Amino acid sequence: MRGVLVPTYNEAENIKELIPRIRQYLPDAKIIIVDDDSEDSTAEIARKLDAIVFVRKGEKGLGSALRFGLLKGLELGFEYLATMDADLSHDPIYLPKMFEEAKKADLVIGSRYIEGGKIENWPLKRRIISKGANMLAKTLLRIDVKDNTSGYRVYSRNAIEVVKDCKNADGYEFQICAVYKVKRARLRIVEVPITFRDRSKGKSKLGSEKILNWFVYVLKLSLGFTS
Ligand SMILES: Nc1nc2c(ncn2[C@@H]2O[C@H](COP(=O)(O)OP(=O)(O)OP(=O)(O)O)[C@@H](O)[C@H]2O)c(=O)[nH]1
Ligand SMILES: [Mg+2]
Repeated sequence: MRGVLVPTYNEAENIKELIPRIRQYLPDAKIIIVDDDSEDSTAEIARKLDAIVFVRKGEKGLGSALRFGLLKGLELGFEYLATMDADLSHDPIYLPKMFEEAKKADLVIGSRYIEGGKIENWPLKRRIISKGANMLAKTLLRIDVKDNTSGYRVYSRNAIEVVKDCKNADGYEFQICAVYKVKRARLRIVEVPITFRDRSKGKSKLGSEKILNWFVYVLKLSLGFTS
C-alpha cells in the first residue's frame, strides 16, 4: 500500500489542486494530510476530497508534522510513504518514478541538484539559502547526498523506523536529520531529478527564525550536542 503525506498550514488554494493531481498519477494511493489547524479551511477541503486528515491543535512545525504523519503511516500499514509540499512546488508527475526507485532504496529524494534536476522561478535569495544550506550540511555532516533539504521524498518502513529518532528536529531541520539518520543506519538513498517550481499561491512559511534554528541544529548535530 502506497501513501502520500502532505504537511499543511494555510494551503487551501493549493491543496484543492494538489490532491486531484496526485490521484491523476497514483490512482491507488491514499493521501494523508497533517494540518496544523489552518485558519483557511485547508483541512475541510482535504476531507471533502477524500484525504485522510489529521488536524493538530496547539502544535506547529514542519518537522513535527512530518514525524507525526510518518508514524501514523507506519500504524496504518503503509509499505512506502511519499512526502511532498502542498504548494505545487513538487510536481506529482514524479511520484510513479519515485515509488519505482523505492523498490531499490530506503529513501528516495526528489533532487534539484543532480543532473536533470532544475529550479524554476526561485528568486536569487532563495536559491542562495538552499544552496548554502546544502553546502553546510555536506561540509559539517560529511553527507554525500546532493539535495539534503528537499521535502519531496519516498520513505520505506525501515527508513521511517530510523527517522523516529529525529525528536529534536521539529522544524525545517527534520529533512537533514532524516538523511543523516538514514545514512548512519547504512540504508540506501537514491536521488531522482525533479524540476522544482516556486509556489504561485499562498505564503511561504520559511522565515529567518526558522533558518537560524536550522543552522543551530546542524551545528549541534555535527558537534554531537544533539541527536
Ligand atoms: N503541518 C504543518 N505544515 C507546515 C508547517 N510549516 C510549513 N508547512 C508545510 O510544509 C510545506 C513547505 O512549506 P513552505 O512554506 O512551502 O516552505 P518551503 O517550500 O521550504 O519554502 P518556500 O520556497 O518559501 O515555499 C508546505 O506544504 C507547508 O504548508 C507547519 O508548521 N505545520
Ligand atoms: Mg514551498
